[in-house]
Amino acid sequence: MEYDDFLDESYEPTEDNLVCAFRLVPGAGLSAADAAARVASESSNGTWAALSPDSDVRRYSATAFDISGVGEHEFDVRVAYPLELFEEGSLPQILSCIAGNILGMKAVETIRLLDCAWPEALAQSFPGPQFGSGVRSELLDAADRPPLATVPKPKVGLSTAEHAQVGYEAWVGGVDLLKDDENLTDQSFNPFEQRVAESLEARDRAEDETGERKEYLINITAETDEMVRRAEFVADRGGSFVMVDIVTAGWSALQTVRRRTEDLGVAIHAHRAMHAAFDRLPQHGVSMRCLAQFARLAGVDHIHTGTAGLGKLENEDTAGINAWLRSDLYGLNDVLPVASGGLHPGIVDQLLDALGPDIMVQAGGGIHGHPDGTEAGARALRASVEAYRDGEALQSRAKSVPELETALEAWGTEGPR
Ligand code: CAP
Ligand code: MG
Repeated sequence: MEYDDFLDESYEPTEDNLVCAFRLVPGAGLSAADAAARVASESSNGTWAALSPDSDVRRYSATAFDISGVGEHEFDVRVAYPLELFEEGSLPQILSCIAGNILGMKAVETIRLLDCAWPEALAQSFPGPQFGSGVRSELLDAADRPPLATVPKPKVGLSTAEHAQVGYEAWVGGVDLLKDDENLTDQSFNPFEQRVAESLEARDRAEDETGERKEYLINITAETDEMVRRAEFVADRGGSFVMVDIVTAGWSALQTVRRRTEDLGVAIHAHRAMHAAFDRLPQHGVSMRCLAQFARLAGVDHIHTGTAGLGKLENEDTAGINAWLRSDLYGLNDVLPVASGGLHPGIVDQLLDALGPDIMVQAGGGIHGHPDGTEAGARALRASVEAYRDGEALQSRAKSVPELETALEAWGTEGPR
């Protein structure tokens, strides 16, 4: 077994191969074929020294194929992995293969995992989302428009009472979902259990007043057993959603939470804080497209995928990732994409033009920074998505919705820098 045994440029993948697309720059003195062979070897069952194992372990070996130049030094390479290499249903084991040591090899100057084509058997070994975009009608009253979410701002530091009050005002103003920020968990100024109890009480009042179902994306991110305990606490108190910082908590922890939320009938909102450590540099790492694929297999119902470049954060191919999250994957549920980060009513029409209405729209500063406060900010955002649904221009709807007019005066129709 040598590196070249892992290369067959005319290889035809079989239907049960996991096929990964990589973009790489070969290391010094190596050709693209040399580098590709090393990627396939080191990510399956080879190593730097020639091996002569007695048993037939070649059946677990990956094959690099389809090498093509995409620039002066960059090459696209596909690698086909046999199903038997993997532990079905285990994301960490699969990632330790396809996104493991190879990202640190000298044989490549840079390497990025761009995309994966999942075989049925492997995809079906995962639960997928429990609800997906079905949350819009099964758990909310937002089937005919984007569901709206808001994170109280400032991100952390509000007391529990202040947090619940902001939630109440946003819900009454027309938002469907209150959402914890990614770094709000169980701090002394706003303890988890108290926050859940008081916010869900405020939720119930807002539901009575509006006649609409209101929900709360409660951040349960913590040590794994504690996350499971917190999910049970939320379900016991009548909550239907939990939020997990999936990248910082990790794929194993997410799989554990997903197993428990199935019994609890609770949906999972995936925040992707730290994703940029993997996907920000275009020539290296793991693409957000792949992170979103792992999250769908693991079973999240919503995931942040960006604002198509309109908001305050850098994004990678939001529309393409969203299309994959809605695509058929052997019957697994879809995932509802979440647009968030620097959004306000003045750019909602551009956002929905770019991404379509089958997304969740989250605005924190774009609601709580409204000159007239949270409830007015919520009314303005709600009016902006309803105007789009009804085919009416923002400026025209603003004539009948003063809160929207104020928002347009305050923020205009461009995204923040
Ligand atoms: C947005 C947000 C979200 C980001 C996450 C924030 O607040 O709460 O965490 O959108 O990024 O903390 O910045 P604003 P992404 O609405 O006030 O901007 O959605 O790209 O994963
Ligand atoms: Mg946040």
